[in-house]
Amino acid sequence: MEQIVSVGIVDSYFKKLKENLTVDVAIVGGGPSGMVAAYYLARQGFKVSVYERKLAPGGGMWGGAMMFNEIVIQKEALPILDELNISYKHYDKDYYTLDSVHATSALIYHATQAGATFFNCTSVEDVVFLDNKVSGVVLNWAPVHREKMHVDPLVIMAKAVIDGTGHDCDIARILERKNNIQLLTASGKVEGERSLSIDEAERTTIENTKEIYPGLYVSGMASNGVSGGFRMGPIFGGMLLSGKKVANLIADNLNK
Ligand code: 48F
Repeated sequence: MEQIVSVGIVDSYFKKLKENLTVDVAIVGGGPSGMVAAYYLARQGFKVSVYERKLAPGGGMWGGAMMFNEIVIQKEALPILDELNISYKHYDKDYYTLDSVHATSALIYHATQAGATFFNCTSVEDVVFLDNKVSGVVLNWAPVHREKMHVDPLVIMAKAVIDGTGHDCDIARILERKNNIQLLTASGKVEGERSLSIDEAERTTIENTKEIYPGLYVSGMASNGVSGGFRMGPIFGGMLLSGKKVANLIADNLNK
C-alpha cells in the first residue's frame, strides 16, 4: 500500500511535467486574470500551463477587501460569470457582489476542467530569450527562492508567455533588467503602478492588456503596472475581462 501511494504520485506527477515541457502558452501567476486566460485558451484546444508560486492559486481574490471575503464586479463582466456558472448578487447601479471563496474556487475549477495544467509552489525566475523573442519560462520551486538556495532551474518552452503576476509585474521587470530591452510602453521600461482610481484603473487594465515584447503578454494588474495605470482595489471585472482579452489576442496570433 505505502508503495502504491508513492509510486502513483511520482509516476503521475512526472508524466504531467514531461507532457508540459513544451506548451503553447505559459501563464505566470494563478490570479484571476491568469486563470480566466487559462480557461479561454485551454477551451480552444491550446496546451496551457499555469505557474503559481503559492500553495493555492487564486492570487488576490480569496481575501476580498481587508479579508472581508466579498468582492465587487461591474455589469460588463457578468457574461464571464454566467459562462462559468458563478453566482452573484445585485448591489447598486451596475455593481454586483460575489463571495470571493466561491468565485475563486470556480475559476480554478473551470480552468483545470478546460484542460489547463497548474504547477503550484513553482516560481518563474526568468524567461527563455531566443532570437529576440520570449520563448519560454525558467522554473524553480518557490521554497528554493524563499530560502535563497543556490539550485539551478528547469526550462519550459512556450509560444507565448503571459505575465499575470499582479502588482509586481515580475516577468516584465525580469525581462527589462536582464536583457536591457525596450518594452511596448511610453518609456520602453516598466512604468510602475499609480495610486488608486477605480474607474480609470478598470478601463486601463483592459486597454493595457497587450503583447509588450515579442512573445510576452501582460494581463490583470501587471498590465497597469507595466504601462503606468492606476490600482483599483477589490473590484474584479477588469481582471476577468483582461484575462479574456489576452486569451483572444494570443489565440489570434497563434492561429495566424
Ligand atoms: O495579484 P493577482 O491576483 O493577479 P491579477 O490577476 O489580479 C489582481 C487582483 O488580485 C488584485 C487587484 C484587483 O482588484 O488589484 O490585486 O492581476 O495574482 C498574481 C499571482 O501571481 C503569483 C502570485 O503568487 C499571485 O498568486 N506570482 C507572482 N510572481 C510570480 C508568481 C512568479 N514569479 N512565479 C509564479 N507565480
